[in-house]
Amino acid sequence: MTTAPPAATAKVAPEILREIYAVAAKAARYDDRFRSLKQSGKAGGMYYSPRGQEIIPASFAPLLRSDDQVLTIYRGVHDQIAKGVPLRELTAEFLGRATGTCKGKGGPMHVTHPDSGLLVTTGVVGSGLPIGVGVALSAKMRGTDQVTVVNFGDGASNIGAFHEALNLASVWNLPVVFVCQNNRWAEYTSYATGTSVERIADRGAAYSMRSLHVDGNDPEAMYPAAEAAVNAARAGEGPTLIEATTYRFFGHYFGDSMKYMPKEELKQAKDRDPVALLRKRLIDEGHAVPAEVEAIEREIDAEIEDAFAFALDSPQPDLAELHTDVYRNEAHR
Ligand SMILES: Cc1ncc(C[n+]2csc(CCOP(=O)(O)OP(=O)(O)O)c2C)c(N)n1
Repeated sequence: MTTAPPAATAKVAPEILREIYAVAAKAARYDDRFRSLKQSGKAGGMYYSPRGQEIIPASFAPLLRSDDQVLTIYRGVHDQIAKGVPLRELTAEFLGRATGTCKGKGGPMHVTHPDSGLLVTTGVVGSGLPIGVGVALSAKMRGTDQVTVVNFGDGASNIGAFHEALNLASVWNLPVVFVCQNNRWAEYTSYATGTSVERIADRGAAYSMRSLHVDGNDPEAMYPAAEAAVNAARAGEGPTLIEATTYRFFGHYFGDSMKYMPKEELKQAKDRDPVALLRKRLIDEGHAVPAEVEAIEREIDAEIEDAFAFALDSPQPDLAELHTDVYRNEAHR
């Protein structure tokens, strides 16, 4: 069933809004820094910017414990940062350094950091959903109250794995939250070109799943939706599908010409940058004075600079390590 978003009876508490801002600003500023490094030509490899989508995972941040599990996709640095993956190891991984979360062998497509509960990052569209179902099944079978959050794009909702995963999660009443970050684009394909429904949330009804559509750029809508879904999963009340509407500020990958994205639509989205809007709201509504916000931003920038210095100073993996942690050890056979 598609349910209405939680009624906005109570406003989100100021301390939660400040926390959401701190996480969203960190993700946005990190992404800005990474793109400028790419621009300088000093970073190889692919990079997929999630700029514009930060409020979605930032709204989950106050609700999740480190033993809760998050899965994301190649466009996932905001999700990884929101789950608390340390910036030094994350940056080193993105730059393919031996000090990275996966010793430089994963890159942005395959980040994992079990200590933070960032379980896996996938490059095959839709593949995270069934994995998330397995993780949630494991939590249920072990009798824990851990919650699994699976992030994916609108394009992924057209993949068979999405439908299989929602079906089983519903049948088994699993503690999982499916978060569709609907940024209106799947690579170079616009939403309407590739998706049969106006609302992806409507697809949840086919699996008798609590489903809702929210403005993912508005923490006053996003946080209550995330809270209701996480609480339901933790209380054994099963899965939720959240379709969070947002917009991708940049092309599919860094270097994409973006010719296919209507300029006016892009401008409108950037003019309503959700991170800037939340900053303004905090100040205008008296939840923080400018000096407090600036102090948060200075702290974030210092952490980011430290992470980039660490990563750029780190060595490449040794060639002799090429197969280590890639294939199962002979001893395990
Ligand atoms: C199974 C599969 N098909 C096609 C691709 C190529 N591909 C990579 S990203 C992408 C678009 C996915 O769009 P969406 O799920 O909306 O995520 P977004 O990139 O917008 O965050 C496609 C088709 C792939 N990686 N995996």
